[in-house]
Amino acid sequence: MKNQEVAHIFREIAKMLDLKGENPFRIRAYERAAQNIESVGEDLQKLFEQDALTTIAGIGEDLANKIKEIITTGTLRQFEKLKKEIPQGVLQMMEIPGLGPKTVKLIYEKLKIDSIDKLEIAAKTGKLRILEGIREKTEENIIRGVGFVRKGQERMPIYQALIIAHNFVESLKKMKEIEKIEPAGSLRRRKETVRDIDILVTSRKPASVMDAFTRLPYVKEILAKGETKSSIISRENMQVDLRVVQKQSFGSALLYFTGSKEFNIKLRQLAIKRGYKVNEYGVFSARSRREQKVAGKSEEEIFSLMKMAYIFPELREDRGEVEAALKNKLPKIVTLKDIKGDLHVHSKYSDGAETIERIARKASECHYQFIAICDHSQSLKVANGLPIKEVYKKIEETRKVNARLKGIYVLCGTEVDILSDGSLDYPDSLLKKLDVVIAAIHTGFKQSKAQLTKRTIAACKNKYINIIAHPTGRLWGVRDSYEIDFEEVLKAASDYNVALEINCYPQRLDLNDMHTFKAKQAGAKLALGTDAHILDQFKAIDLGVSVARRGWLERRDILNCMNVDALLKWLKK
Ligand code: DGT
Ligand code: CA
Repeated sequence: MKNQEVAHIFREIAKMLDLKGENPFRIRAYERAAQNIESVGEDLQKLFEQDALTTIAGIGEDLANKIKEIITTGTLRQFEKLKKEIPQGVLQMMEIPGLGPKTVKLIYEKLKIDSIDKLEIAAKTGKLRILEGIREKTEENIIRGVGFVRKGQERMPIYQALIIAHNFVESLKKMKEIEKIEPAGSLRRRKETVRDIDILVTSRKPASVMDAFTRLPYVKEILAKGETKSSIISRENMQVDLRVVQKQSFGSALLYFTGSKEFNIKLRQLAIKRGYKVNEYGVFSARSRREQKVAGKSEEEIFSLMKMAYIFPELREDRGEVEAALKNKLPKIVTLKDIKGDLHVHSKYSDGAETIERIARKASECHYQFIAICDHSQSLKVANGLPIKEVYKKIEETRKVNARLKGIYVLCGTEVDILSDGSLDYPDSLLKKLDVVIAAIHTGFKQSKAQLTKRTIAACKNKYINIIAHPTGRLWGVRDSYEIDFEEVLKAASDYNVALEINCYPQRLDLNDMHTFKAKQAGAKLALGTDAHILDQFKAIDLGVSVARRGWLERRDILNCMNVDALLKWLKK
């Protein structure tokens, strides 16, 4: 798949243009294109051959020509030129949370600092202070931020890891020598970041599996090739381990390599108490003198032998799930099928690619009952926020679409900006005309924790606000979460009947699993929204469902699991 390569180049270009202080609309066009390319199901190579690149939303003639150049030459002249102007290390400095392009440029030009290592030393030795605007607090931020960027290099966000794992699994599945195949590890648990991918296989011909695996086109480097285990580095620099295990041990191997390590330890202790020994080869009775294998074929068999309920991989983090499973008190965690609609998508009215009608039809195809179209508000100019007059036009158009289409209900909504002073970007007189109102912070990320918390809580207090979008502002590769007093926000959310969003957009996943877990304990409701700007991004709901499952959410915790009538009633407060 060329998609990820092209998306990567476009993202890097966006960052470099940002550093050069170029037009924000141009920068956004590259970012948008990268996101859309990553979301489309089609291979760019194929679209290129069919001369259909411009069918992708956000790709005009100009960008299509750039994609053609990348496909045919392997790179882009513009990209190579920019790379000569701006060192890689400087770009990496931009990933430091709170360090804007202007400051990075200043540091680079005035102090010739061109890597995060040099930046760290300079911050620690007070060398940055000679620059205007750099204070002790900025230094502390930089030191913390460098750690964050380094950590980011070691682990990959789940959505990227899933794409890589999918490529490997789908190619290997075609081999007739392979009987069972399953990715394990943190990927199977859907942890938000993944260090390496562990894949398990059963086969009678391990040697041919190893040959095929190490020869796949996605392989950049072979680290080790053995009889039953091989490790490679993928083109995306991700380590992938493949193990061939015995059919009779598949369940115990899957259990072991799914982890987490903490969960495994808990389970092993429990087994010992019951007179068993558990490892990746099976469950053995420790009582008889000669160890006897009593289970191992499937995970279900092992859980049942331990006299406990089956624990879904997403729960295996030693957060109380083992104890709950023993008492048969595990939550009935939500599944994709329970989701009756998406509560946050964008249309052409603001920065999305589609009309209301096309969005509604796509929602129908997903077997949804409802879809909430929440476009940006007037002051967010880079996202084409809607002037008030346009919102009234949209309300009218939504009404017509609803009259025309059966079986799907379009909620006319907005994603209204919470302005720097905590006020909202639209008057109440407009908000009350909408079916659903999501409030979001898109500016002023550098404010103090107290200010950001106050803004969020101020929005919760407005009686027309239903949902707080991406409550911590995290955006992979762009910025870390901003600081808010999450306990306070949770309290306000439950007090004022406001749901907190699990934004499913792959680079966001905000709230994350731990926040979600806490939100449930505090009695707050959660709302899933993909933040889709093109139809292909509807499928990101799956990532949000994983977050919800890891947060132990059940149907009653989630607005998207309500029937449309109940939902509309809830939204009216
Ligand atoms: P990652 O790769 O850091 O994202 O996270 P995991 O959970 O995939 O960890 P990894 O790849 O090191 O190991 C895969 C699984 O193997 C892990 O979840 C549990 C199991 N495992 C690895 N090392 C140990 C160990 O020392 N003790 C136990 N009980 N299990 C282990
Ligand atoms: Ca792993």
